Amino acid sequence: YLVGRHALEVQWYLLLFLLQQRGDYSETCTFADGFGTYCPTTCGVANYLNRYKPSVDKDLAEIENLLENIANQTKGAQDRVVYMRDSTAHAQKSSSPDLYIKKSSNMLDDILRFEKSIISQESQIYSLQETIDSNEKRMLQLKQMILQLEQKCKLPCEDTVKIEPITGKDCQDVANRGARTSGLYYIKPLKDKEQFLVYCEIDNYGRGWTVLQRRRDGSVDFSRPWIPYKEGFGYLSPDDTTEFWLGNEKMHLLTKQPPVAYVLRVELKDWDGNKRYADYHTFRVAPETDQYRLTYAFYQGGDAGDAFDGVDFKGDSSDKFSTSHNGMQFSTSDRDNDKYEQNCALQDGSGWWMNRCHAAHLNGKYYRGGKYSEKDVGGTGFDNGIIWATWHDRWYSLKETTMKIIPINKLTAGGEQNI
Ligand SMILES: [Ca+2]
Repeated sequence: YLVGRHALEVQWYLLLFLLQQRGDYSETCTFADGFGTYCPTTCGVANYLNRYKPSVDKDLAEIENLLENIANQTKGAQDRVVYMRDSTAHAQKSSSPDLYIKKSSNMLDDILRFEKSIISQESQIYSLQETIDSNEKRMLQLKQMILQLEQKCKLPCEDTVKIEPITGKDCQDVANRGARTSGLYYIKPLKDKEQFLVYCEIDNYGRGWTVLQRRRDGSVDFSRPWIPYKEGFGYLSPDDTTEFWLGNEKMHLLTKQPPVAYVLRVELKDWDGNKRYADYHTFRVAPETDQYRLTYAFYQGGDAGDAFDGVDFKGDSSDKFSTSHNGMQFSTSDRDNDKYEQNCALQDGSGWWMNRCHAAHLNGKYYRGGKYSEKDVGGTGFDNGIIWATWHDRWYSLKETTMKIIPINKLTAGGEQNI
C-alpha cells in the first residue's frame, strides 16, 4: 500500500518536471532558423535551464529523497515479504499449521479407531447375545429336568439293588436253604446281634462262598485306618462288580461259629488274565480284643503257593520268618500291631496282618499294569502293591483278588475242588 502510494507520487513529480522543462521563451537567446519555429534555441534551452535549474535540482533532490524513501520502503517491504515467506515456510515446516494437521489427522485416526472398536464391540455384543440365548435354552432344559426329577422324588422310595430274601448264618447256610444264584444276601452269624449284608457266591454244586474281600479295578481306596477296616468299607454289588473289605468284626463273627471250621480261599488274577488260588484250613479272625489276629491250621493247597507262610527275599533282611502271616494281629496306619520297629501299615498305606512286613499283601496299593518299582512307591523302597510273593514277586501288583470262606466240609462238594 505504501509502495503504491509513493510510486504514484514519483510519476506525478516526473510529469511536473517534464512540463517545467518545456521552455518556449528565453530573454538571452536568439532564435536560429534552422532549429524550427516551435523548438527552442540552444540559448533558450540554456536560459530555460538556468531559470529552472534550482527548482529542478530541488525537485530532483526531493525526488531522490522520495526514491530513497521508496527504496527504503521497498527494502522493508522486500524484507517483510522475505520474512513472511520464510516464516510461512517455517510455519509449514514445523509450527502451528503442522500441529493442526497433525491434530486433525490424529482425530481422523481416532475416529477410525472408534469406528473399528464399535464394529468389533457390535460383533461381541452379537456373540454375547447368542451365548445368552443358548444359556437361556440350557436353563430351560435344566428347569425341565428339575421338574422331572421333582416328580420322580415325589414317587415312593424304591431300593434299586436286589437283595435276596433268603437269610442264614453264612452263605453256605443261605445256599443250603435253597438259594441258587449269586448275589446280595443278609446273613446273621451265631451270637451276632444283627444281620448284615454280604455277597454270596453260589455255584452249581450248591456251594455258598461268603466273600470277605474284593479287588477288581482300584476304584476303592484301601488306605484306611482301624475303624473302617473294623467295620468294612467299599461297595457290595449284586453282580460282583465292586471292591470292598467286609470288615474285621464281621470276619470275626463269621469264623468263630462253632462247630463250623472254614476254609479261606484266596483267588488271584494277574494282568495277563492268569488265575491262581490258595486255600487255608481253619481260617479264623480273633476278636478285636486280640487285634483281629489271623490264624489258620495249614495251607491246604492251590497253585498260587503259600505266601502266608512267608518268603525269603534275597538282598534284604526280609526272610520267611519275618514275612509270614499266620498268628499276626491286624495293623493299620493308626494301630501298629506288627513285629517291626516301625509301622508297616503306615509305610504301605494299607491294613493287614502285618509281620515285618509281608509276603502276602492283598490290601495294598492298586498299580495298573502289574510291575511297579521303588520309584513308584515314592523312594521309600517299601513294596506296597497287591502282593502274593509265591506267585509274582513283590514288585508286581495283582489285578484282581478275592478272599472268600466256605465251611470245610463243603469245599469238595460235587467233586470239583478248583472253583
Ligand atoms: Ca511296629
